[in-house]
Amino acid sequence: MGVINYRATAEFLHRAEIEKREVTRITADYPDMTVEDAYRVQEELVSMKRQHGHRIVGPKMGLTSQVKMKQMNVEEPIYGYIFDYMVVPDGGTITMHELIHPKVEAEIAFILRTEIEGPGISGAQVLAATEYVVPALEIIDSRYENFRFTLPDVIADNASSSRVVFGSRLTRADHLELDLVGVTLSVNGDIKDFGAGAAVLGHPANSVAMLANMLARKGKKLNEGDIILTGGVTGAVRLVAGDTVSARLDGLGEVGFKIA
Ligand code: OOG
Ligand code: MG
Repeated sequence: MGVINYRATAEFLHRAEIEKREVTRITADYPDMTVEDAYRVQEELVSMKRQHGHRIVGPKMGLTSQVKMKQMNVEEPIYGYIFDYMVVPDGGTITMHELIHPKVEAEIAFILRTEIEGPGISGAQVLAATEYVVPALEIIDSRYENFRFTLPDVIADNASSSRVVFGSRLTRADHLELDLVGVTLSVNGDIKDFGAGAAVLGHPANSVAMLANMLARKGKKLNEGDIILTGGVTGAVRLVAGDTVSARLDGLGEVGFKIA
């Protein structure tokens, strides 16, 4: 209720991540919290992580698929930030006790050759500024009880960011039709979900363009060398200890990890 304490709210979410503990939604205390308020909490959280010595690898987009947007009843996706401590090597292992209640989704990541500054950025401009695309598995781990949240809650919680595995093969984006790239997500050898690049705002480059345009409202831009997650092509699948996860992306290769 009342005036939002941005710093204390960020601290609350930061502690939940460090202590691997589910917490009550922050909108229970701040029912009137707006999307803008939520990004202010996220900014506090991001600066807290930086003060702890963590480095940003790149921003990520979330809720870019029609399925998720419908589920959350939103028209605009959200963004958050991936940090160096979240990156797990391809084929590596994550232990369950590092996390709360993780889920995994398959994504396409962009590596930028040049900076991109909005507003008015198009997918074509993004492709021109892209060095490589790589397959990725994002492990999301909402800090909220039962993975349930409203839009401001999830924005403040850095869009549920937790871990990410990038594939080791880099592919030039120039001659690929990323909207037509088929993607399968498998757990222990069984396909759990599948989709095509078009699930991400019609084309994953549109996701990066939208991100640049959203950041422009804050006077921010995408930087050369940023690695950007464009949002789940597949739905998110719950993980349990012992799972072996892999994604295959047509023309882009594979990416995988184990959870112990
Ligand atoms: C929010 C994060 C969504 C994506 O790719 O859509 C996301 C959530 O669903 O917990 O990363
Ligand atoms: Mg994601």
